[in-house]
Amino acid sequence: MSHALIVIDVQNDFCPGGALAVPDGNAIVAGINALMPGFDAVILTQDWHPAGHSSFASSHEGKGPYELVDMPYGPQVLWPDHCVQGTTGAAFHADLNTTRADLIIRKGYNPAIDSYSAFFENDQSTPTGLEGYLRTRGITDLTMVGLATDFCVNFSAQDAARLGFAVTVRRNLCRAIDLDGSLDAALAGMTDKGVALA
Ligand code: VGL
Ligand code: ZN
Repeated sequence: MSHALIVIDVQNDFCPGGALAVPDGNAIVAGINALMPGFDAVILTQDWHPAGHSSFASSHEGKGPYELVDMPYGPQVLWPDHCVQGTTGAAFHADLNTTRADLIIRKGYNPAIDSYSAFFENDQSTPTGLEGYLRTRGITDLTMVGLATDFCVNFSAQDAARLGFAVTVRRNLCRAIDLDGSLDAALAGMTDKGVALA
């Protein structure tokens, strides 16, 4: 058994003051750092969009943030511009321990497809490569923490469970956006897929 800690999107834009701030997003950083020494591997994910990304409301005439649009791959929530490649907003929170990371994996770089999950883009079929990395390192168990519980943590955890990893989400080290009941739906969905909520 080999166990990885996956730290999802602990970036400035998801923390108070950021473009897509998750309430209390910064409150989990110290606890995440404290957890790192106990794992065989530490992996950080980074939401990493090109300017003008198709998930930005500003790219859709007449649409505003948090509205839904139909994309070729299904419904997509539109977001404020966030985590644009190379900007301060896309950088990790300054207090996050990035030194301990074995791998930093970026996602959302495809202009036409969003990527909540660390494993697959929102078409649910284009891989990021993370599965292969984990399998070739013999990692079987994953603990997930980070932002946001109901979007990127949720999609990553459900994909990982579907791929056969043993997945635990540490709820106290995650924070949610909670859009129209999305947190309750995410918790139910994760439980249904066999994700342990600790
Ligand atoms: C996220 C919305 C848009 C997340 C990323 O990290 O949960 N949410 N992009
Ligand atoms: Zn994003």
